[in-house]
Amino acid sequence: MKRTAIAAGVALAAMGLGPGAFAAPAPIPQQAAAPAGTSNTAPTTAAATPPAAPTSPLLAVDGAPGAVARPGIGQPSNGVFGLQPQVTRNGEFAHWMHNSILFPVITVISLFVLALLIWVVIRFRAQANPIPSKTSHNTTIEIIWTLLPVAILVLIALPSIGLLQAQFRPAPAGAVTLKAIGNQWYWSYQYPDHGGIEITANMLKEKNQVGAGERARTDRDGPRLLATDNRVVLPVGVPIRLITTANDVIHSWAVPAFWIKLDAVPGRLNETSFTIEKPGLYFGQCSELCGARHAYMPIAVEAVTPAQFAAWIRAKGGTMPTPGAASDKVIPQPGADGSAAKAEEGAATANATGPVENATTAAPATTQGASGNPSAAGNAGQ
Ligand SMILES: [Cu+2]
Repeated sequence: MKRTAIAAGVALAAMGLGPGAFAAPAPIPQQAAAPAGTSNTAPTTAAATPPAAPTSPLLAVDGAPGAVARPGIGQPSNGVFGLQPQVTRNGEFAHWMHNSILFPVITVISLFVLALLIWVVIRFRAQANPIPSKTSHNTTIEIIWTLLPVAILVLIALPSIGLLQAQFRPAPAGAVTLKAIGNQWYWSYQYPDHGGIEITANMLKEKNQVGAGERARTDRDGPRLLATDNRVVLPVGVPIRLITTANDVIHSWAVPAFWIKLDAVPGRLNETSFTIEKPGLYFGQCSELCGARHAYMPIAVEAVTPAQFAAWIRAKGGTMPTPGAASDKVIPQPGADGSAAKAEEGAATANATGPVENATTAAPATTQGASGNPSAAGNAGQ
């Protein structure tokens, strides 16, 4: 009788899990949106966009269109339980899988096991059972408690493997390539398909931490420890090919709202792709312990319309690629000596786009790189 009760409980739990947890035909990950080709040749938009934010404090520094950070979007919020709202297909699918499969399964199994334990402790305590049962095994229930977990794991594995595969699907032709390079302790970025423009992003310090004439963080820039002086600007609705590497130690480029966390390893290029679905400002952080200021190399991505992206690229001295052309350029592999690869790239971009490029890229690399250095006394207390 007791055995039957346990068996029935196991079976009931299985039925409870079944339909609710696994049957939902969720949004399928992947299938990036159609590559945007229309905006790539829009000289008029280049002229139209700059007036949008001439007074913006952001424009003065990095020329980004100047999206304002919004609470709850692309950043953590106080007292909130769960994942950030996702703005990529993979992220939406993963969010659904977490909320509809993993969390219910974990909850039901935990409560079921807890209930069994309580029942066993009370029902079979020594006081109530002066003569213990000599039952050693029960074939039926042993088959159930072996097969049921296997079935649960297989049902979890199916969508999980699909998501894993989607996360590493190569970007389609026409993708925008963003190369993120980890440094101790800041990020630098290159756009190899857009004239090789390069930006460097350092964390913005608080008002009481900056020296005279240095820019401090404002609420427009984003939350403390997440705002950067230069933002990565990416187009919405266009597949992005993200390539990560590093100049010194292993870093990790992670933006929770994109469902992206990709290690940046010296001497190696890691690649993934994603498509941002909503314009906005999204924050992330280095997610690999990389040294003393690991916590102070944030990531800020401003997702804008393709037209604004084209205008930003031109404002930076870059060029838009030919519409429809595949962005499959061979990117130099940074070796143990990162500077050699960098020099090579510099020469390549100079040939391709002329000397104007170098003027825009050289300045931030030197000045901002130095400000991110731990030797700056003002940073020591952070
Ligand atoms: Cu790092």
